[in-house]
Amino acid sequence: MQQKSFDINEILANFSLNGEYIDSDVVNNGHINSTFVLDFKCEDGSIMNYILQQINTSVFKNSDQLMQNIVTVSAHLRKAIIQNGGNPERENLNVIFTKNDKPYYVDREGRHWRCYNYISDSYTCQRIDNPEIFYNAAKAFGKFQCMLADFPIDTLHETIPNFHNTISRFEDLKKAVNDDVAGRAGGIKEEIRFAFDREADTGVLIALAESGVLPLRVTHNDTKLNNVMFDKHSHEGICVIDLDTVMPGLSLYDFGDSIRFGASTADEDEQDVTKVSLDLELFEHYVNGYLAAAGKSLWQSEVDYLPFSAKLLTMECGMRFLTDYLNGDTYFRTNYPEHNLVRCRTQFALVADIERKMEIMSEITSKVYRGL
Ligand code: GN1
Ligand code: MG
Repeated sequence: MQQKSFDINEILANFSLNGEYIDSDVVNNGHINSTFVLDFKCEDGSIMNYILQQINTSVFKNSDQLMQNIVTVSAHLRKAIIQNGGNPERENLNVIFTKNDKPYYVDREGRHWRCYNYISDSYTCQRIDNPEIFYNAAKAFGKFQCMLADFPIDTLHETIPNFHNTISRFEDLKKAVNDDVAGRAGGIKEEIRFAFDREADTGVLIALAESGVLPLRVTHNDTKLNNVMFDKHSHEGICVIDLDTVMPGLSLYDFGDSIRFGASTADEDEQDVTKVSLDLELFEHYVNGYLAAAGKSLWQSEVDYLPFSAKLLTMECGMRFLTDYLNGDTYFRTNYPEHNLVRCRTQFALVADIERKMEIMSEITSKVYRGL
C-alpha cells in the first residue's frame, strides 16, 4: 500500500499532546498499519515522544470496535501491571484520546489515526542474536496471556473474523488458486502442492477446541518478536504491543506464531531458502520462558500441542502470503512484486524443517514441562 501524503499538523491538532511538534520518523516494522514516532518539545526543553499510527481500514474494517477492544484490554493490563508493582507508562500501551474524547481521529481524507505513549529506553528486535532475548520475549508473551486470563472474553469484538481459522485460510487459498486473478498460479505449482498436501493439518486445533480439549483464552494472535519492547538496560521484555488482534483464541496460536518468526534461522523474506531452518536452541529458550511464565495455567493438552502449533502457524502464514501473491498483493505491504512469494517460500521451508524436527521438539517440550 503506497502511503499518500497527509497533513500531520491537522492530525496532531486533534489530539491532547504535550509540547510542540518537532519531527516524525517512520517505523518500518509492520506489514499492515503505518507507524510514526513523533518528537515533541516540552516547555522545559526536553523531548517527549509519542506513537502515531494510521489504521489500515481495509484490513480492520471497524475502527470503533477495534479501538474499543484496545482501550478495554489496555485498561485491564494497566490495572494488572499496577497490582504487580509495575510501571504502566512503560509496560503498557496507553491510548491517547482526541480532544473530542475519541480513541481515534478521522482526517479530512477519511483516514483513521490513533496515538499512544512512547515506551522510553526500549528497543524492538527483528531477529534474535542473543538467545536470552528470546527467552525474555517468551516470558513477556506468557505474562501477557496470564494478565488477560480474567478479562471478560465475551466483550471482545472479532476484529478480523476467522483470523487463525486455518481451515478458512485454506479455503481462501483454494479460491485464490481457482480465481487466479493475477495470472500467477501457473508459475507456483510446487508451492500450491506443498500447501494442498497438508490440508489434513488445517483442522487439527479447531477440532480440539470444538470438543473442549483445548480452552478458549484471550490471546494476542500476532506474537512476532517485533511486537515486544525490550528494556535497553535489563533486556527484559517489558511491553507487548500491537493489540489489534487481541481476540478469543488458543494459547497455541500465540506460541506457534512466536516460534514461526523468532526461532527461524532466517528472515521472513530471506530469498535463499537454504538458510531457513528451525533453531532448536532458540525453540528451547522460548519453551523455557513461555512455560516459566504461563506453564502452570496451561492445560496438559496445550503443552502437548506446542510443537505442532509451530508447524501449523508457520503453514498458515505461508498460505496467507501465497494467497495474497495469487490475489495480486492486496493485503500485506510488499516492497517488490515477488515479495509475498518469497515470504511464502521461507515459511514452507520452515514447515518442512519443523516436520523433520517434530520429535525432538516434543522431547524438549516434555523435558521443560516436567522440570517446572
Ligand atoms: C502481519 O502487522 P504485522 O506485521 O505485525 C499480520 C500477521 C502476520 C504477519 C506476518 C493483522 O503482522 O497476522 O503473521 O504480518 N497481521 C495482520 O509477518 O494480518
Ligand atoms: Mg500487526
